[in-house]
Amino acid sequence: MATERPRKTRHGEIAEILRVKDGGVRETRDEADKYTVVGAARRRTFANWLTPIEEHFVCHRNDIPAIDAEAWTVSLTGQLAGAVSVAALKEEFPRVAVAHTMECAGNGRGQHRPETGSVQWGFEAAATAIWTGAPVSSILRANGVTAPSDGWLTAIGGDLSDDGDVFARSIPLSKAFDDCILAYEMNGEPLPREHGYPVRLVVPGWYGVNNVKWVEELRVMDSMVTEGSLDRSGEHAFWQQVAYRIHPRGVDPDANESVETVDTWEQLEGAVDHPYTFDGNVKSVIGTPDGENAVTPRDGAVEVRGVAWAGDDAVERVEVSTDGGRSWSDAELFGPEYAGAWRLFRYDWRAEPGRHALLSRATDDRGRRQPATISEPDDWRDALDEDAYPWNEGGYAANAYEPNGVEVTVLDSDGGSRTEG
Ligand SMILES: Nc1nc2c(c(=O)[nH]1)N[C@H]1C(S)=C(S)[C@@H](COP(=O)(O)O)O[C@H]1N2
Ligand SMILES: [Mo]
Repeated sequence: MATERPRKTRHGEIAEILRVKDGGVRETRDEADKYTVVGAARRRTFANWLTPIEEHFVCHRNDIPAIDAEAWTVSLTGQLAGAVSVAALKEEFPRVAVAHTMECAGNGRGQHRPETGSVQWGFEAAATAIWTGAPVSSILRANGVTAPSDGWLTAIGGDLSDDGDVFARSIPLSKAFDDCILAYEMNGEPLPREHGYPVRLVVPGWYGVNNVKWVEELRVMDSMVTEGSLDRSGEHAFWQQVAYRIHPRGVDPDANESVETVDTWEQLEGAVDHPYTFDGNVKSVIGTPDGENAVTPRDGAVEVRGVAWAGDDAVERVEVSTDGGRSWSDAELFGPEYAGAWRLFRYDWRAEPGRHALLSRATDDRGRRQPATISEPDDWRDALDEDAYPWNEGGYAANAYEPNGVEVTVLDSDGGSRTEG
């Protein structure tokens, strides 16, 4: 099965990340208990726009490379020439900041039935940070590629794999020129090791996997990375052409040099045979009430608050249901509005004492709404007509709303769970 490869030796590293992050994240294991990563520990992370570093999930396959930042350079290859040091990145290029909602393409994988392999994420692998660094467009212009063409930029991580694969991911030059950066700071702090120190690619609004950490090479070619297209040994295209492709059970996707659209949803609707996980699908999560604590209405109301995002697209609308999906009301969008980052939403719920099932569902500005559920394995693309997300073997890019709902107990103003009549 072509998904994410399990590793056996992460436990020491994870313990260290949990120590550094001090309780804001928790371990999530894969079904075979071999692969461990960390995700947001609490639903309340999704009640805020900015995710503190301590609460930002972490996901990667190999060990974090040992790095001497002074000696680290990013080599520029293919249609580019030369190299850029970390010092040069900071001194010779404009310093910019971007907001980016990063979601692991495997977020929601744990909601697939039957189970898929690999890390069983619920909704905890999504976060928003402010990333500071140099615009990729400036680096490209200074080194031989002066305008976006139909070409592709491939970023390669300096992490070493047990399996001989190279962590290489490609994005179209149009996106690279538009808003991508090589980041050296996260939320105003030096980039933490686990998030890609000393330098990572940030691709605003695109699934986590595109945001290559520990970048050691940027390569411009006419095509995305395919087997044999890099000047190095090892397997080149596993992460681009095999893993992180959305496909039904038992399928080995064909490699492509290029695709018609990088909009993940458009690919799913039929534009590409086995879609790549590029820009994020529309999705939302309620942050409060968090379901862990009973709530007491104030003046009869409880604020339902959460976040909604839509990759390269904008969130147009968020609806909230407090009766398990029987009826829906519009929430209000508020707070920062940056391309590639989520929006906050809020809804004043006239809450009656008792137990209630809360759901949220978002619609993007192209009219695409989160589906209710994840389909049966055999439905594949037909699922989209039935308000379901296609079950897929890697468990990628799932954005169904029902599995992300929260059960809430409302108390009366005396702290009991019955109305006073
Ligand atoms: N070099 C490298 N970059 C990587 C990965 C990796 O395994 N190696 N994992 C990717 C995946 S799958 C995700 S979801 C994001 C997670 O970024 P974070 O750990 O900073 O949250 O990093 C991406 N970048
Ligand atoms: Mo991921």
